[in-house]
Amino acid sequence: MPPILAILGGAPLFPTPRKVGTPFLPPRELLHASLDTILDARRLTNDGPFVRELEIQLAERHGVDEAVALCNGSIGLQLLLRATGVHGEVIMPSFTFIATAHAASWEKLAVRFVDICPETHCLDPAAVEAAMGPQTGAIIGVNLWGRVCAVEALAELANKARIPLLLDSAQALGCRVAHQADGGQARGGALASVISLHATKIVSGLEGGAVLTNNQALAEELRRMRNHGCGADGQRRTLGTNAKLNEFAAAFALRGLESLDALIERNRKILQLYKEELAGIAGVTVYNPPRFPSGNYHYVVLMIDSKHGTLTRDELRRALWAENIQTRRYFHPGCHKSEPYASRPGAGERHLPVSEAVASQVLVLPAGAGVTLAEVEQISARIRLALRQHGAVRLQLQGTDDALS
Ligand code: T4K
Repeated sequence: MPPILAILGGAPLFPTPRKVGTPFLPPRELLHASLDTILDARRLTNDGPFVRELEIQLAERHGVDEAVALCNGSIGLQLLLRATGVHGEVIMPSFTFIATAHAASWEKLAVRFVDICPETHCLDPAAVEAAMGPQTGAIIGVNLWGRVCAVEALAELANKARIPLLLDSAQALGCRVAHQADGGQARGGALASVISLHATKIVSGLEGGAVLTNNQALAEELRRMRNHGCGADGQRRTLGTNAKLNEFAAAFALRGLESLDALIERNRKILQLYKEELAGIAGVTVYNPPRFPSGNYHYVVLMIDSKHGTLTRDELRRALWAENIQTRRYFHPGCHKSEPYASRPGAGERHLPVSEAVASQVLVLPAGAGVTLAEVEQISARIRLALRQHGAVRLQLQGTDDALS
């Protein structure tokens, strides 16, 4: 006898939630030792030794000359747009976390959402090219799901138009991305990328982020901007704010980085296991674009195509939440359909068919620090069971509200 699904009255699979985005905690003894070092030195912030070491490690890990540590990824995008003097319209995908769009809007730039490729979920270079014009001030590619977007094709478009290619790499810590050489003339790379060190990322500083670049002048400007406009000599040279990362956050991230390779390897195993366990179900695929050889595999993304007749993505999601499997439907319904963008003039006419289709199908599964391999098997079995019993599940859900976040 198969177990009874929780949505049909059985006991939930897990007594406590299994989540997307469960933070990875570095070994406590290492954290405690770092905290002691910070407390003993009484150097808590303002370009302290842990921040400097983090910048060195991040630059080395990502193969760039400069990493500028910041208090979070969103502020990283904002400062980068400001430091590069971008004007006019910024082209970006709609299928991204809302922070990508907000960063540009906060800097009073116009946002132009364009469509994505169905296989990669990242910007479609052809759609970018079609949207470009004299008003275009920059392209922001998003390295989604810990994979890398079509950086070379986007860089070619940006080079031709003499505008910067910037990358939102918030989810792609650990992925090597091509960056332009200093001076900006070399082709085939981004001017800069922004990683996030938020608690939900593969490695975190609780909060935090960094801009990665080979452009030294840009890095220096960002370092001034993050510290009230002050240069290393204490002179105020530019408009600035306080976007600094504190020493404890930097130490937390540094201790986490020591485990990054092991975490990526574990993520790869989790993805592989989900793929095996969920193979051969009509209308269900695990996102795994073949084009990218590397990634951090931090997000496991299930695509549910309800045309195949079992459950819709949202029905399956409700059945799984009842089991304490807290899946997420990132980034439903897409930025262009979310406020404040949805009600902007002209938004009604904007239709991004691939983004909308993908946003209606994505279900992000618990992965990373949130699950063991044995739990991946259990979750997969519950997904299969819910899909097999789709008739009863649908009947049960009829007339009830979807109150999930
Ligand atoms: N660009 C992109 C493409 C991004 O994905 C992000 C951030 C950014 C830019 C901006 O970078 P930051 O400014 O954040 O550095 C979460 C994160 O807050 C956000 O950082 C992340 N993307 C986004 C994809 O996910 P929410 O609204 O989903 O967060 P929340 O609180 O619902 O948590 C997500 C899951 O993680 C839940 O299942 C609970 C779990 N969780 C979360 C936290 C904070 C924990 O178990 N423990 C925790 O401490 O945005």
